[in-house]
Amino acid sequence: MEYNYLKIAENGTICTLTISAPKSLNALNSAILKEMDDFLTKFDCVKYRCLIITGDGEKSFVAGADISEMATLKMLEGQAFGARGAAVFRKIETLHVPVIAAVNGFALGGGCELAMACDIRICSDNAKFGQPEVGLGIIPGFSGTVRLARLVGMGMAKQLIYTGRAIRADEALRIGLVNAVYTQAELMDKAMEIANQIAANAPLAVKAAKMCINEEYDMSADDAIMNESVIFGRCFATEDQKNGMKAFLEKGKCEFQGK
Ligand code: CO8
Repeated sequence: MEYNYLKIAENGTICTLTISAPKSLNALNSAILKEMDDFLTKFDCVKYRCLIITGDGEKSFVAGADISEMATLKMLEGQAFGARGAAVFRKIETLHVPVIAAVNGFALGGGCELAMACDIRICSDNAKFGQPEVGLGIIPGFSGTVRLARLVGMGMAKQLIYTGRAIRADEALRIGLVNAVYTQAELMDKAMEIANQIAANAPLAVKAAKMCINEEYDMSADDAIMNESVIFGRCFATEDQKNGMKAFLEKGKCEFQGK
């Protein structure tokens, strides 16, 4: 599939996906969602050890779902549009490699929801986050009501969603919506630095850790602890575990093969 709205860059085992619809501040329309779905479905989680997602330009990460496309939707069409976006974001959340959102400006509505589907969020100091949907007569429809409360707590999520108020990078950092704030000039280098730290570790172990954290969130403590024990055990069936521990004991460094 040819991509009109996605720019893909490869840097060793790190892949960077840039969403590019500059005229609408990278707002997500159906065509972009379709391209993202295709990209994620074909994404090579063996070749790449980390994915970075950002927005084109210096003003916006993603300014939401495309309001011009949503304006005339009827009930079932709205439901289908929401479900399509939510499915794409779930693919990000469950991708077998970590995904870093490098939020370089507006992350509003669907943009904030996209960032929240990623494993790690960092942003530039001009970033603005918010869920302004109720001001448009809708609710967050790309899983914002699900993920915001999980990330920042129910009280803060409710206030942000009911008021639609946008918050700046420093407040997003304070409430735990992002992990760190950098200047625009530093942002992508920092994202790459984190990605490289991840990529240097055993890929199967990183994947297993991601799956554990995701799956165990909704389990009872007993089930979650059991699940972790099983996945922990499986790590001992990998060459990476053998080589990683051998390298440590020999005071060397392991080049993990993902086997
Ligand atoms: N959709 C469509 N076009 C947009 C969007 C958007 N979300 N955001 C910006 N644009 C367009 C503007 O219309 C404008 O186009 P034009 O030049 O043709 O007039 C262009 O981008 C530049 O925008 P502005 O001139 O407004 O730039 P400013 O710097 O003045 O303002 C803002 C930037 C603050 C980001 C402003 O554009 C804005 O408020 N945008 C809308 C933000 C928003 O409300 N986002 C949430 C949308 S709803 C949503 O995401 C729901 C997700 C779940 C969907 C579920 C489906 C059922």
